[in-house]
Amino acid sequence: MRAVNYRSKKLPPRISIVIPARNEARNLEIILPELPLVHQVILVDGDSVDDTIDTARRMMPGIEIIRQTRKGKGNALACGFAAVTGDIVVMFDADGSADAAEIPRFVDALLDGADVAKGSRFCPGGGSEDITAFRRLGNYGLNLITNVLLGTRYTDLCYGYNAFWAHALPELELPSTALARRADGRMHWGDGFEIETVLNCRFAIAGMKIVEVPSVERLRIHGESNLHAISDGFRVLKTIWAERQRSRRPRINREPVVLPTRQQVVAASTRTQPVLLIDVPGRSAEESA
Ligand SMILES: Nc1nc2c(ncn2[C@@H]2O[C@H](COP(=O)(O)OP(=O)(O)OP(=O)(O)O)[C@@H](O)[C@H]2O)c(=O)[nH]1
Ligand SMILES: [Mg+2]
Repeated sequence: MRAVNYRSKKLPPRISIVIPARNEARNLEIILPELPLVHQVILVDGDSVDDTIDTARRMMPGIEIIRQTRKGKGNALACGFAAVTGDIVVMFDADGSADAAEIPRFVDALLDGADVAKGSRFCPGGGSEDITAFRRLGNYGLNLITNVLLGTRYTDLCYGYNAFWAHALPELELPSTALARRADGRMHWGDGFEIETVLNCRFAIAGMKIVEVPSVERLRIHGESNLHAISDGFRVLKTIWAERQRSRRPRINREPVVLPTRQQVVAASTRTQPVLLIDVPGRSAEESA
């Protein structure tokens, strides 16, 4: 439950911007000065071998810098979320793809009553200067599967520009930042690029009111993407299936989650029908739009 109605009390919510960054020094020089003045900016470094940390400090002396505990963007975000002291969490990539001028749009959606303001490149007003036709198709398929399996109405499941109320964090039950790295080098589930999917599935499964906010994804300014379209796409597919299974288990037995085999996922995905815009029980169509 939200503790304070910020609109009616005319209280400004405290905003915490969480920035996962791995070798983004040159981009941080450009994006940090563009950020609005907020309660807290947290940069989560992923063992960068460039000047990411020094550049962040130079460009924004008040920035909070933390080092992630394992590998992957998901673990970086979980570490950043754990350091949040504000009321609203804004997830913000460091590669220059997120437009800081859109932050008020996300905050307004939350102040207007949403639990989650979900950025979308594919709803009216959204767009992408970056996405390839192949990735767009993959996104479409993964989005469709999620909407069918979870009864959501997402248009952009895998987009990383989102905001939500910080009080929702415990509900998300993200992998503990204190877990040790796996001995075989594999990532814990939720630590990788599937994090956006994990979050979006859990927002929906928890019955939160999700409002999509049109967002235009810009081109990464410098450097190369850390994402691998095929392997990370498959990991997202596994995640959708695992989240659905997880949502059916009693809460007390939810962890640890066992990832499905490739065969199970493929079998499940071939059973899906064309879009079924069904609602999460108990939520109206507008709420799940
Ligand atoms: N701390 C940390 N940050 C990461 C890691 N992997 C990616 N990031 C950051 O997460 C953000 C998004 O990563 P990108 O490589 O741009 O991937 P993406 O935006 O999902 O995919 P593209 O569409 O290809 O740009 C960037 O700010 C990266 O620096 C990681 O392992 N640790
Ligand atoms: Mg990017």
